[in-house]
Amino acid sequence: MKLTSRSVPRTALGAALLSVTTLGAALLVNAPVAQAATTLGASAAESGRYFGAAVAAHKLSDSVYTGILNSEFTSVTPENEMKLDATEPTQGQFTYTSADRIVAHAAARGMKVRGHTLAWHSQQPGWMQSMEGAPLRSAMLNHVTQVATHYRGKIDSWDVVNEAFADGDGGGRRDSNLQRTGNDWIEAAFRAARAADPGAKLCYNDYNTDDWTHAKTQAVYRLVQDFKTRGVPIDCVGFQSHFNPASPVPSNYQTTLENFAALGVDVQITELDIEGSGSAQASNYDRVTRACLAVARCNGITVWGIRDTDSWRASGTPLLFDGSGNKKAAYTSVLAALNGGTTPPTSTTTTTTTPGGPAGCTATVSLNSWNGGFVATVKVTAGSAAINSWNVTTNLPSGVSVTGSWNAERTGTSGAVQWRNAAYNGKVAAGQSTEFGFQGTGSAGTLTPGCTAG
Ligand code: 9MR
Repeated sequence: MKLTSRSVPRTALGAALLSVTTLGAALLVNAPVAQAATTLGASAAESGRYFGAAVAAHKLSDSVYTGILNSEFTSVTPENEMKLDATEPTQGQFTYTSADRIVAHAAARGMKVRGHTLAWHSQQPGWMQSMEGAPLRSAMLNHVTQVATHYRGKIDSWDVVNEAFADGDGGGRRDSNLQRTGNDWIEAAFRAARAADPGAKLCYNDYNTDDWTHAKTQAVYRLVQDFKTRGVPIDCVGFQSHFNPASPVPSNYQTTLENFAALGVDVQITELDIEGSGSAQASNYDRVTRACLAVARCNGITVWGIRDTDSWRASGTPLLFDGSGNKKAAYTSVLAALNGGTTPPTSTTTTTTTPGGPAGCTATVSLNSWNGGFVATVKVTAGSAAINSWNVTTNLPSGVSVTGSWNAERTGTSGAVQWRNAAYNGKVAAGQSTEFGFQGTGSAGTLTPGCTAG
């Protein structure tokens, strides 16, 4: 008799009569088929990462907000509650009520906490703003020690120092009262934090450090390199990753994460938000998520708020949920990327070339598939001459349906689906490429896209 899971009575599984081989086969058939996870936190967890959100204590009584937080996220960062002005409003008098609420909320649900932040030029209490020199240095160190001690054992990662480097071409330190206490103020803060909470990962956190070629990125890199060389305690670098049309996701973002990780620190995306909407925004979120997944030491992503209306840049609608708490296309693309990145992908790359004529193009597709779904990334490459527009056809097998797409205009959701360039990516220089993507349900099998160019 052929042995299948159905034909093996449950009691028979325990019977000594079954040989080890047969038992093994029966268990294999009985094993549940791996499913793609359905929340950000669960799918990030499949590769050992967290997926977090910045949280405001006063919003924890908003049931829509808290519902999303509790179901989707596995880490929190107090958005303002742990900053210097919040925790030490009067010198020597510490107030933790709001921050403690967030920490308790997280602890009750097994969420990690990113502490933000112990030393920063901004959001200093008035008494600190007017200090300089040695008194300020010792007040800063006392603050680091007191706050890190209060939260000892409860913090996964601390942003020990935030935004200490200047923007612009120089690659130097930002001028501030803390900087004027001496160039070693950053390492002094890290040493104090380590002494106060030896179990927390200690991070340096900044913005505009995403492009590997920028002087600011290089300056932070040299700081971390120097700390590692000299044994100054540092465990991680936070990339805030606030993106918008004026400050887009750089093409070398993954390179930046890789290069920092190679110094022997974790890298974390700490304040992610990307202004925009629809497929363009979804595509950018997809890229950032994939960049993190591609770097083993990128161990978590935090978005800077939950709904668009919770954002410090609400008008730019930069988050994963709309003001009513609905999942946006950006959410779907992040979840798909997380699932694609964590399920052993079935990758198929096929190429078809449209011959003849300088206006030709090539389309190749990479598939990340899991049981019941897939994400396809299609690369359109211009031939020996620049092209002004492109059309791609994907013949989808029966049972496959497109559920979302980005960076292309779509006609149809099943069968022969047509893709035309979006307004912004039709022009491709000779030999250069652009990408669009889509996700779908069903098994995509082997796709052989056709490409024509104009
Ligand atoms: O999101 C925070 C906003 O509510 C505050 O008003 C603002 C004040 O500086 O800080 C925002 O958070 C910042 C974070 O602490 C550090 N990186 C930049 C963030 C956006 O400004």
